Amino acid sequence: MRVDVEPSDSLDALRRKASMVRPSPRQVAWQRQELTAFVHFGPNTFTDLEWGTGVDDPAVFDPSALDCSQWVRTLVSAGFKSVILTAKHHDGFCLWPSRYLPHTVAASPYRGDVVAALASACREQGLGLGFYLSPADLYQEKADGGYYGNGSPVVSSEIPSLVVDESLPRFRYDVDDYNRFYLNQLYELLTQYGPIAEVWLDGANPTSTAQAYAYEAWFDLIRRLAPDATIAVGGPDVRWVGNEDGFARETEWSVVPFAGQRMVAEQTASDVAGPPLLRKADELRWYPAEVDVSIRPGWFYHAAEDSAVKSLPELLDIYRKSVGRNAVLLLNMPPDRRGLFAPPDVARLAEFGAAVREYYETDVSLPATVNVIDLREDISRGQQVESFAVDALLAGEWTQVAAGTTIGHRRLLPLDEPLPVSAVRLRILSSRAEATAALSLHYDPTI
Ligand code: FUL
Repeated sequence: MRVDVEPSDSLDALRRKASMVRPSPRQVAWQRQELTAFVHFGPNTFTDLEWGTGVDDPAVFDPSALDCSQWVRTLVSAGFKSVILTAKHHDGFCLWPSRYLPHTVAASPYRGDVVAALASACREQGLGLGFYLSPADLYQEKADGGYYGNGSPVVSSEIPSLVVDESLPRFRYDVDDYNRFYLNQLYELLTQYGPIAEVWLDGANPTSTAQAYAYEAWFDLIRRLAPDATIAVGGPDVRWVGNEDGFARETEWSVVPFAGQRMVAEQTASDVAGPPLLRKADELRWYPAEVDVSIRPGWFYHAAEDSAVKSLPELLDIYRKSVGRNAVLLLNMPPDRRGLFAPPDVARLAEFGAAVREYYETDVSLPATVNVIDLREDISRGQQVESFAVDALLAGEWTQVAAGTTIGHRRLLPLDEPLPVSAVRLRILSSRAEATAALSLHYDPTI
């Protein structure tokens, strides 16, 4: 939901308007999942690259033991609620046999359909499925007759261009060749693989070739075919947190100022929603942050990084600074050349899942030794808290042990040291509207 603001609005009026902005049901469901997995897989897995070239030989894609149910089992048992697969990365190779280009799994020795295999494992094990469909496409830029940046005219186009199932809906958009191709790819992914939870539109682009994206047409098609799916990063439902290192800001608002249909601040700015930016807005939108980070240095699997899998304390620190700072954690687990998650990643993710369950999904009851404060606002009623302090009863005396700014869906605050606490209280020091927050306590021995 969006709220309009006026140039004459005082800061108090802006805060009041910000307090009225609410998430859509799909945004609430998305945020409550807390943990989403990212899976980068494709020719890069076999060529040891992070960014492919667009002219990679499809023959390189040859997983020897692909088993998506191993991925899903690993993710579900670690507490992940959905997974986003790179159906197409910037190199343009498709992990499903798209009818709209030859550069897909169908031209590889593998010959199967990775999206279908993952969709079926997700269905069986109750994991949500999303996909990354890179807007940048080096294959379409470099191939003979490729569409990317080919300067073709915008014409009225029926989607899908190739009708396979007469019973499915058809749509019409005014688009050029590349956008027609992209809409056809979205159509395949949104109609062939069951319900889609999230569509991830990466903003990165390895080429400087000019190609305009028909975002309004893409969003319209996604809304019509998958009304419950969030459209992330390049889309209207979820914003990129602004770094790939695994942390949200100490002050992380989900109510974000927009002017002229764009965020007032850069996504990477240290402040994207504070009072100076509210003053420049013509509109306020619910636009929560997603923290994408890889369990390894790279997004794709490289054997040389087997010894560089993030440690459990590192992952728990990322958890506190993403889920615990009002964001969703999108943690990347790249399958290896067999098409399986590699042993060090599987072991680490199992440790991570067990630690989250034991330390962060279990509340300690007082009196106890604690070292993490856990606060939650009910975001279906917006985001209100601007600053707060937490006091603990220590040896009979109320002592302030933590303080912060925003809370949002969840705020996890590690203490400087474990404290023997017999009672605890939250003081909301300022808020945009009347606010309440739930408080619980944890003990994490890795801190
Ligand atoms: C970036 C891409 O360029 C990387 O390869 C990766 O997919 C990451 C999640 O997004 O923008």
